Parts: sequence; structure tokens; C-alpha cells
Amino acid sequence: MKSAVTLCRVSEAALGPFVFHDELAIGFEKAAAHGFDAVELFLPSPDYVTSGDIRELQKRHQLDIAALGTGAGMVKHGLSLTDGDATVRKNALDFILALVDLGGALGAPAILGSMQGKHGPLVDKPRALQFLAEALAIISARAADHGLVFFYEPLNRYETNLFNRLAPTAAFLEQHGLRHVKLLADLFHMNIEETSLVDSLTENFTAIGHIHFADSNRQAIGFGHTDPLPILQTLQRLDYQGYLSAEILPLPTPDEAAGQFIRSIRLPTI
Ligand code: LER
Ligand code: MN
Repeated sequence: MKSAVTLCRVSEAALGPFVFHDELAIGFEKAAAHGFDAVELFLPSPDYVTSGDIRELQKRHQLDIAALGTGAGMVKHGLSLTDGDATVRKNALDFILALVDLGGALGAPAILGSMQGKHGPLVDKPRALQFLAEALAIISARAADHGLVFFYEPLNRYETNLFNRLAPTAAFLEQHGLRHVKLLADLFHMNIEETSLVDSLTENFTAIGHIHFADSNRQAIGFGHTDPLPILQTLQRLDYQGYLSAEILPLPTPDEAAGQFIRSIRLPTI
């Protein structure tokens, strides 16, 4: 199974679940030293770095780009696709499309996580879902133009009230014909929301494109109480071809988290 590690350059997310916060050149070097196949980038804005500069780092360190997070649009710029203000929604869409284009130049899908926003007093749930479906239709068409998919990530109840579980999200994507949008299954959120990690991964497998492989406490697997063996066996049995990505807290240190992550994705040979 392919491994990826998160590199975050967003100062507002300094305490977030990202392994390396160094400048990109150093982050790439550390990712390669730990033996990761790819990096997942969390950038402050789409023009923070050019695709040429990223390709240069990829070539130097033999790393793929697994995905590009868009959450800076929320944590840095206060944007969401379901905001009550049409200008904010438009800016959110433009921010995501620019990251989809950057990903397009790198062969990497972008992710919708926190920028899905929430429903509330100004925007009720049906209207929020309508905004979401309209935006996803535009975003997925752009991703498809690049020959890529786009990842939609259900989040736990403390982060969104739109989609918390895989199955309802998959049904929503299907209902709206969003064939180029795949699920991002984050085991940390699933640990809070799903009845069974294995059942949920199995039942929604064909809709899943990417996995944030995190323990119950959002550290590297092995540092919390999630049992990785049935999960890894299930993914192997289903022939999962995507990434297991280390979107985890950098604890006890970034290097120890990275090292534990790499150990945690190996199936024991019995
Ligand atoms: C993003 O991948 C994620 O999992 C969220 O919890 C970030 O807010
Ligand atoms: Mn995640």
C-alpha cells in the first residue's frame, strides 16, 4: 500500500494534524528519508509555490504528490462553499479551483475538508447541500479536465454538521451524479462517527479514493487504541490502490510520528 506524509505550510494550522511544518525543501527531504512514497501538501494558497518548483523537489527526492488540502481557505481566509454570503462562496470556489489546477499540473487530486462548511441559522441544511452539490459539480468537472478525481472528506460532528459518515456521503455523490468525486476516509473522524471501521470501509470501498490513516487519538497508528490489523487486511483483500496518508499529530516528535506511521502500515508476515 502506498504511503504519504503531510507537509503543512499554514501557520494557522501549526497545532493541526500534520507531521512536518518545515519549509517544503526540508519537508520533502524528511519525507524521503523516512521512506514515504509521496507527500500530501497543505498550502496557504494556490500561488504559494509553482508547480515547476514542486516538480523540482519531486525529482530530487523521488516523491509523488498524493493530494493537496484546501483547508487553508477556511482556517486562513474564512472561506466555505456553504457560507450565507454569495461572495464568500464564490471566493471559496475560486480558491479550490486554483488548487485543483495546481494539482492538475502535478497529477494530484485536491481535497474538500473543512471548506465544506456547516449549515446554520443563515443557511438551512437543504440549501447548504444545494450549494455543496452545485460547487462539487463545477469542481469535479475541472478535476476531470485534468484527468483526475476530487476527494470529499466527511468530518466528525465537532467540525461539520453536513456529512459525518461515509455511507450518506457516498449516497449524496451518487444522487448528484458526481462520478469524479471520491471519498476521503479519515480513520480519526470515522473512529468517532462509524459503528465499525472495517464494515464502513468495506461497504463504501468503491467510493473511497484516499485514506487518512490515523489512530483514535489522531496520532500515528499504534499510539492510540485502533486495531490496525483488520483494517490493513481488509484493504489488502479489497486491493486498495490509493494512499494511506499520515494526517496525524506530530507526536511525540515529527520524526517519531513519521517512523511509527511507516512501521504501522506494514502487515505482519506470519
Ligand atoms: C482534514 O483532512 C481533516 O481531517 C480535518 O479534520 C481538518 O479540519
Ligand atoms: Mn483528514
